[in-house]
Amino acid sequence: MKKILVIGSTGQIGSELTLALRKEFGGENVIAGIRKTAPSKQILETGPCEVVDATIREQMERAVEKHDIDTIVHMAAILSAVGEQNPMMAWNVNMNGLINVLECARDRKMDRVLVPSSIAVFGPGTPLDNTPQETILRPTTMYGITKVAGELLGDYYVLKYGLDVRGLRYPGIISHETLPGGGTTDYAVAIYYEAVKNKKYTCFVREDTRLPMMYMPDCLKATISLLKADFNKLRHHCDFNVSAMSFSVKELADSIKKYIPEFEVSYEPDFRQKIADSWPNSIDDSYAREEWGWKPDYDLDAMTRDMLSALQRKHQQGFI
Ligand code: AKB
Repeated sequence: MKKILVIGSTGQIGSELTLALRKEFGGENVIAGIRKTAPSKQILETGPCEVVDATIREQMERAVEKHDIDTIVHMAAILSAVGEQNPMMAWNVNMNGLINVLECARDRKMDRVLVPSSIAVFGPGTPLDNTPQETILRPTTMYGITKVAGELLGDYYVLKYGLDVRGLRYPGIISHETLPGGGTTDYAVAIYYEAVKNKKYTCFVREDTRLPMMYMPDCLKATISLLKADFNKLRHHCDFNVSAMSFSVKELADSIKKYIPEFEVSYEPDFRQKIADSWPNSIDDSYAREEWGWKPDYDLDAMTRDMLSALQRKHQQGFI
């Protein structure tokens, strides 16, 4: 892993992951792959940037050639809610983007590829609590379908070509730097922003909706630990369950109310309720713990304290 290309460097996870990887591997060794959204000043100033649309293979090849890339971290995807509004776009970006990454990595005999998956691989028939890694994978969203196919494809490239492909199933990710773009779990980020800005929030899923979630520092820790893990110790490759916490919207609101007592939440469930209802309440991540030492640091209250103090600072400075 000498030169890493992060595709999707302006997204919620990609933007922070690019900076974290630059800290770990050196700014000049981590190339930010961007598409339409302008990257942050920090991304522009700390290392190289290239325009890479994952669906355009030649564009990816040019960036890979120019920087002598040996590792791709593929963070670009259309998430669940936007995917349900435009299923063909989700298929195109998620599947054609991924096959381009895998073929490019195979052609060039790359060292490593990391492709995240999601709890969206699960569906209404999956056990809801402490959901095992190996279980029924019959999602009912296009995003989930592309993620199941992505895990299978990644494992196929490991088996058939000996390419080192790894992936983990992200739960909902909560952060205060870059907003998430079109997922079902976005309410768990929006609720903090609205609590700080307006002291009230209208949630698009019911108050008893319980989903697995993770705070960004743990997400970065999980992603980088898996990226660095010893290949010989991995028995699984592209489908690691990772878990940190699970809570209902009511429990999330109550945790915020400890710090902002006047905060009020109302509920107007929309089409995203059905997606949330098809995903597990909580996740069993024993394989990640056994095979690459995964262990989260943040629980709900630790995350709430951190989120609120970061967002209150931004609000006072007029950034949000
Ligand atoms: C989404 O809600 O679509 C994503 C995810 C769980 O993968 N945040």
